[in-house]
Amino acid sequence: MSKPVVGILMGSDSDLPVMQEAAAMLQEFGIEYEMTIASAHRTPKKVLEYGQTADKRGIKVIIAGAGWAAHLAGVVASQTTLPVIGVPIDSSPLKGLDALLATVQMPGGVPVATMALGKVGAKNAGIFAAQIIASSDVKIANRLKVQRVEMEREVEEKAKRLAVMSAVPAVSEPITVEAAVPAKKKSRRRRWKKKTGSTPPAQGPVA
Ligand code: RP5
Repeated sequence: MSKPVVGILMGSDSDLPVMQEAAAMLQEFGIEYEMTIASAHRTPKKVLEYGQTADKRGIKVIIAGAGWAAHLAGVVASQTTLPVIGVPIDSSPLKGLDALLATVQMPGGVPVATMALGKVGAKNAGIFAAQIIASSDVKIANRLKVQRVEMEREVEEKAKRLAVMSAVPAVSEPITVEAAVPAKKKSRRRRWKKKTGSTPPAQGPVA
């Protein structure tokens, strides 16, 4: 087993079900990672030390996920020049809006690459970390390309299944003017003239 190149931090063990999505993506790409709990508010010394020592330990990217007043990603980013990916977690009564703003709204000078809220954000954090590593690792770059092709194939298969289920052609016929607006019925006079070649007699009152 080689040394971890991605560090996954989370503010609490209650964040684990979300942050596991990032770990799952890294596993899929064959990227070594380490994972620990460190809170910007409850264990600030640990967060500072983690940020200060990460690059010396061979870490290339840090993923930090936290909920509520989520300062974790920003605080760890303040201690390192490694890229930090933030995952706001929807664990609060505000459904993560607080964590999103706290993570994304970094003042100029110390960026945090903030992902979407919750599990999707954690999944994307794993992919994004792989993309950063891929800039100097051709094997990971190729795995990312394969993943895109597989994703495309999956969507196409779903589209085909949907077409079969709903019995509607995948690409519907273009609507023509003739199909949309039925032709006007010809008047009695025009029908008579076409049939006989003469002008029809005027219709008088019925006796
Ligand atoms: C944050 O507070 C953590 O990231 C977690 O999302 C939230 C709640 O933590 P617990 O009270 O569940 O430990 O720091």
